[in-house]
Amino acid sequence: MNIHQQDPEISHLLNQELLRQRQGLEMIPSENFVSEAVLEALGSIGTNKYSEGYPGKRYYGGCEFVDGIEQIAIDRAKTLFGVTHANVQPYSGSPANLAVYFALLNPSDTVMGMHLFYGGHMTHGLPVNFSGTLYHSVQYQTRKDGYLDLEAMAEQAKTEKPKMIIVGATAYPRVFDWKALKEIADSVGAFLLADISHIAGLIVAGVHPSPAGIADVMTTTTHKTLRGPRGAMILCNGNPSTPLKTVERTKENIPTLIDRAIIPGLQGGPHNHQTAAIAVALKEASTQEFKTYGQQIVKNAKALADRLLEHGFTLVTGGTDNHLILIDLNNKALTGAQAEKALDLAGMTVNKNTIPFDPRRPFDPSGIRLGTPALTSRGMKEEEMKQIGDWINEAVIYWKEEEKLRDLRKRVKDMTDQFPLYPNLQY
Ligand code: DSN
Repeated sequence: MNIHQQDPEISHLLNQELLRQRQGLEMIPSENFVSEAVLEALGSIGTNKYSEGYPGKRYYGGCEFVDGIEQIAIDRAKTLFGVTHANVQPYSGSPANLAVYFALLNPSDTVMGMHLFYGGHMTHGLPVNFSGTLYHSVQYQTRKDGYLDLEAMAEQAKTEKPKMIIVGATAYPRVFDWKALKEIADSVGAFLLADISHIAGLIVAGVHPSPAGIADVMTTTTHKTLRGPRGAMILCNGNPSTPLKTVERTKENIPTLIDRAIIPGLQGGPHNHQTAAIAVALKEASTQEFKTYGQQIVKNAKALADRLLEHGFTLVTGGTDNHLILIDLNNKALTGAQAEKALDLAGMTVNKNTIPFDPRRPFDPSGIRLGTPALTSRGMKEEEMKQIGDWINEAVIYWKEEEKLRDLRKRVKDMTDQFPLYPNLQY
């Protein structure tokens, strides 16, 4: 019995969601469309198996085949990112970051991360997150022009003496200078954590510098530009040892500390279906085709940014070097929330977002964040980006006119019909 017969309510909603994904322009920069092989692995019998521990060292019997799956995922991650140790078990990005805190710090230790409102992430020290309550969080922000302020960061590090500096973002359209950031961390003896969740696929494709061999630890989700299933990995250098005694928090011990933080520190059994899907995605990411894909993401983002600039939009930092664009709507007649809603009606999915020094609050900020990873997965190129830039402009002009937005939605659907998504799928 399949889901359609067994649970018509859920089957109906999944089909509706499938149509939404097919017929809309998905521009949330942290979203993507996985391959059918990744979907297959994710929906596999891996979900039935408990396997606490690591390959060859499990607390359960019957792990010989899931051992094989996890070892392949680990090996592929190490090769792809150029590190000697990979933990592929974090359930997602926030738990991966939590594991790094747990591994390397004591509660109340000082951490320095980018404020969410300036492009960071909740787990980088936001006061209402575990990272800002269990630890002493000091937050850095961007310059007025939206770029990271390395000089101010160096000063802040000297004053605050953090044990860990976190660099990585959810809404930063430019590249990170890992060497300069490492110098800041080294100047105060702090660990440098590079959270590359948004840019992992770009790093693999060679269109963003890699922090491998520079940062002490890297965390990444697997479902953004990397185009895998929801999940995460922690990557570092060195080899884990398995001493029974307490392990000192030194750089040499990072792999052991990370593995222990995941289990028994934070998690129970790994999600083997998820691990299998990560392995499949990593194989895909090691191809030339994926490199071309990553390059096209950036070309598309630049083409879309250029078109938006031609229409008089203000972009934070004036443009983009990566997969995302942050629009400052202050010179337009609507807020971020209003723009998100109007674009939604027109079949274009983006999210409202704060911009640096935003005078408004996060539930109705001054900006919207959009990106090209999912559009690029559908095969769209610069020509489509220009058209989409025109449509965004149209939706922003006519944001109060529902009829006009519905008409726009029809044109959006006509375009998406030319780029089929999961043509044979139905629930
Ligand atoms: N929700 C992710 C994003 O959209 O960037 C971050 O966790």
